[in-house]
Amino acid sequence: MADRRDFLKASLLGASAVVLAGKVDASTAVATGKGATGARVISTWDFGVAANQAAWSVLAQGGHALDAVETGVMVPEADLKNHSVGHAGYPDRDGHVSLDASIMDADGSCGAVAALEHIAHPIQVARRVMERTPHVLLAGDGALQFALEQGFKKEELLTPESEAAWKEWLKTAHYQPSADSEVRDYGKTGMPGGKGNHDTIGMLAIDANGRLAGACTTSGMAWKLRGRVGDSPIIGAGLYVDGEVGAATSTGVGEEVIRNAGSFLVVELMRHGRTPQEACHEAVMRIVKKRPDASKDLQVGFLAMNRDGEVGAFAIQPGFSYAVCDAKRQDGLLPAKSVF
Ligand code: SD4
Repeated sequence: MADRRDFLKASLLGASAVVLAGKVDASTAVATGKGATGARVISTWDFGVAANQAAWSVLAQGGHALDAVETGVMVPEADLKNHSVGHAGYPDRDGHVSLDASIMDADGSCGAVAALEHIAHPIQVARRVMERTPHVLLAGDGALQFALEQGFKKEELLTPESEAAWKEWLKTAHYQPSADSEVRDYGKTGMPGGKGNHDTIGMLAIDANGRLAGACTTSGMAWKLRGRVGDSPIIGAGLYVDGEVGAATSTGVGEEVIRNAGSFLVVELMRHGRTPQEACHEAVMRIVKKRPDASKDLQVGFLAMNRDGEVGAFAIQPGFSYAVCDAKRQDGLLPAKSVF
């Protein structure tokens, strides 16, 4: 966590436009910084900066938000130093890298894949599910079969580094399947969302024509049970977009997000008048209220944007960062406010 904070501090020192006397008011800074084109892209965690810049290459040309978010999240999916998304993601407890991803457009069109193995860019497969099937979600072997039929290449996604980390975990792992086992495991090695642990990329964009879209992709919780699916490919949990209202995405312990239909909740709260910041805050508090003791040891963060391009973020634990990119600046990185 210290490393993350140091990095964040360093990034923010360069971000003079959003740093006020050493303090950052994330919601105000972002809400007033809308760029000339009206386009903006935001995403979760530090690695969102590079992902946003790839998305911006689409938005800056007047491209569609849907193309921008797909392009953007492919950056961490391909990053072999990133062990929480795509290729090189940490495996499940049996050594299989299994990926979850979803994509959603302003009109409610959406597609997702869950527990997909051997395909380096699950977000592209999710988009194919959306555009080329009558379905929303394909899982496991069926998702792989579909991806191969669509021409995607079958690859070994477990890198030597991820394999070494898994074997290290195996030395001490006392796996006891129960609802809270992931939380306990994370408690021993650091908070979900912290350094060395699992972070999803959720990305939301509004393009120059005011169209919203979102994407979410992850390798899920490290050392999870085989077949475990998190919030990221579940529309309404890890991602939700309504072009008339706004969009939301989540990161952290997916089980808590699914229980509360988290991203749908954030969008509904915005529909009823909350700002993105208020909506993220209220959705986090819903989780904490339902499971106050468990919440002390787990991380969930929400990120949201309304149809005016205003941004909000809130998390249970400190340490959740989010990246913001628009015509004014393309490398913004901000700390989210949190309960603790
Ligand atoms: C999951 N939400 O699979 C993802 C993991 C994550 O920070 O975002 N961790 O539950």
